[in-house]
Order: sequence, then C-alpha cells, then structure tokens
Amino acid sequence: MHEASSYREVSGRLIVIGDVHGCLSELQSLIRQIQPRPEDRIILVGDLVNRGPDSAGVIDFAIQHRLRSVMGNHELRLLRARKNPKKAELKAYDADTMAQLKKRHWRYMEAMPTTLFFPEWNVIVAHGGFLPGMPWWKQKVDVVSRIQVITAKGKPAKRSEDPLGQPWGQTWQGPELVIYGHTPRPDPEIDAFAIGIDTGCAYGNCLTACILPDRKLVQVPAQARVEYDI
Ligand SMILES: [Mn+2]
Repeated sequence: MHEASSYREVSGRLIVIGDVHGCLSELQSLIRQIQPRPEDRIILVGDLVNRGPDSAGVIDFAIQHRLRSVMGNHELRLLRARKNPKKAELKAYDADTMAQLKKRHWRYMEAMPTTLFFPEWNVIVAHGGFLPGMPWWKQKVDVVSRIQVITAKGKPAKRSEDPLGQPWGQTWQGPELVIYGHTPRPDPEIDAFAIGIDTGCAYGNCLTACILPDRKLVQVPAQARVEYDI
C-alpha cells in the first residue's frame, strides 16, 4: 500500500525522523529540540520497535501526537509473526516486544503504509529504499522495507549479505527525493535524490530528523552507548 498525502497543509514543514527502535526519550528530546508548529507534519521512517527500551511507549507517543509512520522491517516481521506464529522466526527482542504490545499498538502497526508520498515536495518516505529501473509505486513492501544494497545481478540485499553490493541510494535517479532509514550509519547519507537518516540511535549513536523543505538535519545523541559495527 503506497499512500499519497493530501495537499491540505502545504504551509507546514515536513519533519522526517529516522529509526527510533524503542528509544522513546531520544524521540521526545528530538521533538522538543525541533519545536514543531501545529501546521507541521511529523513522519517516522519505520522501525519504531525492538532493540531499545520502550517499543510500546514509542507507539503510544506516535498515537498521542499523531505521528505517521511507514512500515519498517521490524514491524513487518512482528505483524507476520502474530498472524502466523508457527512459521515465525523470531529473535529474542521480537518476543520481548510482542509481550509489551497491546491491541492499540498492533492496530497502529497494521495501518502503516509501505511508503508515504508528498506530492507538494516530491518527496517519498520509505523504510529501506527502492530498486532502480522500476516504478517505485509498484515495489512490494518486502523490497521497500528491507533493501540496503543492490547485488551485481540487480537484486535487493542486506549489506551483511553482500558487502560489495552498491547502496541503493547511489543508483536512485529521482526525480522524487527519498528519505529513508534502515541502514544505520555514523552520519546521514546524502545522495543526489536520497537521504538516509538511520544514525543508529538504538546502537548508541544518535537519532536524526530531516526537515523539509530546507533539508535541515537535527540530531540528538543516544542516551545509552553500546558497541556495534556499522
Ligand atoms: Mn532499523
């Protein structure tokens, strides 16, 4: 499900926030720092849950403050596990998160579209990204929420599966600007028509927002520091 926003609120800014992964206090302090105005819209790139301390709290915050989110690979895996528990391949943190989630949290996750398109800015928010050479609105949630790199054969893959694969954002020709998460990096990744804003908050780096139309980046540091490989 790809969803287009209405033209109603063109006067406001579009505030897009990277992978939160249960880091509620960092999300709150990032939003405090940005000081959203009533006409602004706040969009999350998905992966609200898992890894961090308060998955349910992040979704409650999103519900209370009317934040929209696109579907992340973590929400997708949890939704499928709930539907089909026998087939589910769960990680330890998936089970922890599932124990926290109530009906309202599942409902919020079920309503996440594959992408959100903002025609007034020609901007798409997606979790992972897109394959080049194929209309973005035809691409399935399994690709859009999971792609990190493109293999030599042109297939979508995780960076860990194909370390020599080309990051998809480098191949994206636009004209739509894609703002995405999913691939954690020490700093935001800025390509011609793609901006990656997953800066690994749950891994102890920071949480990043990209604010349109100025493309301004705002960051808050993570509260907990853990070792990890980018
Ligand atoms: Mn993520």
